[in-house]
Amino acid sequence: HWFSPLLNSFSKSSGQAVSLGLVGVVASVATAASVYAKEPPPAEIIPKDVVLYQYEACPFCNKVKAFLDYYDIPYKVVEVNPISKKEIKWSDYKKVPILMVDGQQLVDSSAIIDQLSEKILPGKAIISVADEDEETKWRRWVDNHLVHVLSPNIYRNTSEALESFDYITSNGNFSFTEKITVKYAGAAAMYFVSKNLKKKYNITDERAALYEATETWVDALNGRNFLGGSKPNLADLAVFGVLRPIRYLRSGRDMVEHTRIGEWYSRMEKVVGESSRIKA
Ligand SMILES: N[C@@H](CCC(=O)N[C@@H](CS)C(=O)NCC(=O)O)C(=O)O
Repeated sequence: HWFSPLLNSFSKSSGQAVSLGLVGVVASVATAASVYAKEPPPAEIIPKDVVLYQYEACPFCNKVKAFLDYYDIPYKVVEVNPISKKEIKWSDYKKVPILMVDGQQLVDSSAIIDQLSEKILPGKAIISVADEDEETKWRRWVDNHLVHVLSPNIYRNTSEALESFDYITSNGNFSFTEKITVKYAGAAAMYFVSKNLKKKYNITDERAALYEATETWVDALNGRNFLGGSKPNLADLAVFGVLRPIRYLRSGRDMVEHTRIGEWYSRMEKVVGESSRIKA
């Protein structure tokens, strides 16, 4: 899963190079650089010490990471063991993500992003009220609708539940024995949990719900490169963030194959670029 995005973008750009010739390559590199660039804030307002307590495959954590990566804010990651949660014992908040920003604890993905934006995007106040409404509306849609469609999809049947837990256990903080037991026990448990989630959120056909949500998002783009126009806004980053952990699972591959989201998703991969995570 870690290499497929890389290989994918590599094969795409080399394919483009072959068909465009040298002049085309130079031009397309130049456009890519100007169109698809991160937006790092001025160095003096970047927080000095940022630590993300997370589960690698958690959609809410990935939403925060999409923001940090796009704004090029360096951060350390503490991978929490989801069974013992010993890494967050010091906190009263029992979920992830938790973001420590220069000693201040921030919790809840959308609240974290709101507070970080206030710190590092002072220009954001200038955005017109209408634009902000659209952005806010779609960020709420991610939290209230899109995230609820994901679990029933990634645990849809035994083979998809196993694929998801293989991804979760290979990328998470588990001991050797936990890896084996969590993979099978977790997959079985989540298969049943996701059936209840389907009932709770009134989902009958989970793939249809995922495709419908995806198409709703593409319609919202209304022909624009990003919801934010020529650059992603917080709603683009939220949708991209929650979809990132499923993109190269069976459900994410189906989503790209059966809906129009692929082009926007690839643009987001390019614009968010390399992670600003500090490798330990
Ligand atoms: N509204 C919260 C939801 C966070 C959440 O539900 N996180 C899950 C992981 S995906 C969690 O920590 N659940 C508690 C647990 O694992 O015990 C947010 O947006 O950050």
